[in-house]
Amino acid sequence: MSNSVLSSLDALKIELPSWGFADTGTRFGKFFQAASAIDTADKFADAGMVNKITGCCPTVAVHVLWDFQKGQDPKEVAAAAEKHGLKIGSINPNLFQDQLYKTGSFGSADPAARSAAVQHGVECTELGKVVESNTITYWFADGTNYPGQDDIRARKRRFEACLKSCYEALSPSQKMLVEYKPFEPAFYQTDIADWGMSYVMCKKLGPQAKVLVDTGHHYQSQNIEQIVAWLLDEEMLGGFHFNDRRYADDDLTLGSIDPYQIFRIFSEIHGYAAETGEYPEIDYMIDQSHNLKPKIEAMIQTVTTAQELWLKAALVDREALHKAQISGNIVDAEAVLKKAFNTDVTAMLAEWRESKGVAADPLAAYRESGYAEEIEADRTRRRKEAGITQESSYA
Ligand code: PSV
Ligand code: MN
Ligand code: MN
Repeated sequence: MSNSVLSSLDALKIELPSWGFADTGTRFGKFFQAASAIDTADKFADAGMVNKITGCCPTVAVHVLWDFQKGQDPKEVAAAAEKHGLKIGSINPNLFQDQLYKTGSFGSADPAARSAAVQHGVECTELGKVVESNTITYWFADGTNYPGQDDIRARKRRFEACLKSCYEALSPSQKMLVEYKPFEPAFYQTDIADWGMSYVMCKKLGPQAKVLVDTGHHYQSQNIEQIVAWLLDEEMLGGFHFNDRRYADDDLTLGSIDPYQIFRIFSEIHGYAAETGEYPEIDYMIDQSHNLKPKIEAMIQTVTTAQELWLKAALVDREALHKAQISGNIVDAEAVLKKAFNTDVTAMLAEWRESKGVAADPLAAYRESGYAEEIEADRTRRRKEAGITQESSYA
């Protein structure tokens, strides 16, 4: 095994979502966990633990409405993260919970909704400057539910104008990522429904806007690695939201349903690096919020699965693949991928982890640490003392 295979893991820094440590559920209700985070400080403590155990998650993504209190100095939030050895990663504006956004944010026909949304986007950008975060991640719930509800082209143009105002607020070191999603909550037409729509918007904005691929945001059987390959080739891939899905935006842990797909996506990234000599500048972020697995274990599982599949994809014999491809040998070409996918990388991962001073088996190390029991007792006590019912502690 070459050193470059192992050192390719250094390029995979994974960002943890603050919201992945809190109680979550489905639209039918939530199932609560005694150890779930009560507040942002808890979320950072848990994310810090995942980083300590895995050695590869130095940043945490924040949702502005859920992690920053009104009137609070954002520097306090950054300091709370630093206490656990973390930096604030991507800033996620919230353009979907205010009553004003009933018919959308940037796409709404209501000028008051649009101007509130732009103001929020600009505020998030300013907040990013204060906490030294370079990524603003936009996801829009915008769309319509019935044919004829609104003018689709007018909505597109409203989006262009609002995104432009937010783009103009970026400092030279900041970037804007535009996430797409085919449906939910809108069920007839979603304004930024696929990678092409996101691409068109970003291209018009300028070089600091890039596409964000959430692995759960595609129709069944869509070829995600092809989307990734195209975006890489156009230098338009800005980041990922990692999760897995069986049906729609299920937000399950990565690789739980189809690890081969994640492997194929990673293989495209390694292919790009092999060709250009460097890994692309991509934000690798987790966006999962399953409600039954213990939060921290689920996060460690996703992180270690990502590393495992990344390493397997780095093992693809690119020379052999190229040879098979140009000679039209389809069977051998596929076999090159399968061989790498089927390689047991446990020992390699252990070697990399040892070199970083972390345990060879992060999940086992976490279970032995006693952290789960500690937070369960602490949070149960704090909830009791403060009279907090979990129903009232959303996100
Ligand atoms: C929307 O489904 C999404 O994927 C966006 O990234 C949000 O920021 C996130 O989930 C959490 O609601
Ligand atoms: Mn997402
Ligand atoms: Mn989603």
